[in-house]
Amino acid sequence: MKPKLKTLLLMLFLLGLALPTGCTIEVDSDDDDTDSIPAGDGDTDADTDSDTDADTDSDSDTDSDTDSDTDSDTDTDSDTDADTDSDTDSDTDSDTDTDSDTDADTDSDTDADTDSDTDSDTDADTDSDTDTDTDADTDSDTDADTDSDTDADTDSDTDDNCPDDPDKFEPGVCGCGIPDDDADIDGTPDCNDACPNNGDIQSMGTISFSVTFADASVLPELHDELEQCMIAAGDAWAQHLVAPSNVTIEILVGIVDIATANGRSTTTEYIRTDGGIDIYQAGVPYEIRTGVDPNGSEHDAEINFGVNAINGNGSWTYWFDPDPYSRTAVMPSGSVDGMSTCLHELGHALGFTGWRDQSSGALPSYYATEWDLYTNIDAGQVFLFEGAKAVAEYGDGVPETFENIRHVANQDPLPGSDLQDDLMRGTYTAYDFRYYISPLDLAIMEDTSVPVKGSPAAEALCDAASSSSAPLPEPSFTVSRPGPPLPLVE
Ligand SMILES: [Ca+2]
Ligand SMILES: [Ca+2]
Ligand SMILES: [Ca+2]
Ligand SMILES: [Ca+2]
Repeated sequence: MKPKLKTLLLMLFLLGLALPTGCTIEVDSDDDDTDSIPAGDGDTDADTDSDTDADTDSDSDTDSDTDSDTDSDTDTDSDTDADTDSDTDSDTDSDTDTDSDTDADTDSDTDADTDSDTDSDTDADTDSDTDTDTDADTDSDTDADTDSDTDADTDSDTDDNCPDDPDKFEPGVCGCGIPDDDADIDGTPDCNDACPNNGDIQSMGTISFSVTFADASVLPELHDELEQCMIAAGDAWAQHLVAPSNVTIEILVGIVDIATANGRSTTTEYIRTDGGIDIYQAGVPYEIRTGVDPNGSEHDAEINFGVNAINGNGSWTYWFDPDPYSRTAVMPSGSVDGMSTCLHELGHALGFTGWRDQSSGALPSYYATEWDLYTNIDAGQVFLFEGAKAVAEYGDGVPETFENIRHVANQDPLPGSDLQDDLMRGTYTAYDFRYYISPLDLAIMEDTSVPVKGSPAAEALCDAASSSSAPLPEPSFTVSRPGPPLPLVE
């Protein structure tokens, strides 16, 4: 053996003493694997590969899954309706929370790492869903619940059978929108009690309406609709009026060449002299108030419709409600509600009428209606109706329509723009809109000596009818003194 070989053998021998045999060099220093590999893991891992195991396996598996699930479910139901009911709105928010935390841990760690990754997603879903909806009612309660969980909100408010009446859930006796109050506690709700402040009497004269057409040959195919409309309109007004005995208001309906429609009472009847001016009442309210038909079997009112406004040849056309009592049918888009017009024109026959000049406000001579009498012509550009009941109802003099003064309302900037939805407005008629008799309309009627149910004049009729077994006393205005004809008012 040569010396160099000897030396080499010696070095190998010494090296063999310094290290135990069978040992591997585990340099996996980066082991930041937070997985809980147990201590003393007997990892036999006969991993003979050179695996310096620079296993950068970050596998931090921090799986943050905070799952904050901010399901706020604010339920922005905007209706402000001051509904006092208890709002059962049970909102059975089941919150199934399908949190699909698949934990796509793509970590390629091929190591025989027994990483258990338990991922204890506690998902502290605090979804409180308080749903403070204080209800509702005019609302369709679409419950704009925007939360993305599968919130099975069954809140449909279907338990409210008067969805447009904040004070009622059921129609009751009087129907939605009308309270079932019984002021005189006689068992008949005010809505059905002709004398709501007199417990001894519940019914007075019946106010009926009949229709005759001025010319049977003009658009006869529309006569049924028009007649139904006029009679329903009369019945709607009559609900608010009291007559001492049964009366029938005969209406003559014309279909003529005018743009829209107009109406008036056929006669005027003297009722008193006020400040040297003879005051006349229109024949229709006179008959209702007195029970006396001033012209016998002759018609009491005239209502005219524009031929092109009802036959569809004009730029627009009336739509006649298939049920003008319920008035719930869907209106075709772009239509003008015929029932609103029937009500409006009868309003002119009842009290919204007079002789004052539309511009100057001057009376023609020595006579006036009560509408004229209470019209203040010193209000500048716009005249005001200043009957006491109307002022109390409106809070001020009621603006009459500029140069169309047998009406209320004006457009901005004139006063009365808040009255443009009133049945008796003199401003334009809105499409697709139903107008209804308003408390202001009835207050004006009362000021013009129309016996509005519950008013002192109407209750006086009730008291006279119930006070004794004597026959109903003669009305105070039995002498009919015909006055000048009223203008037709659109
Ligand atoms: Ca009653
Ligand atoms: Ca009564
Ligand atoms: Ca009559
Ligand atoms: Ca008559």
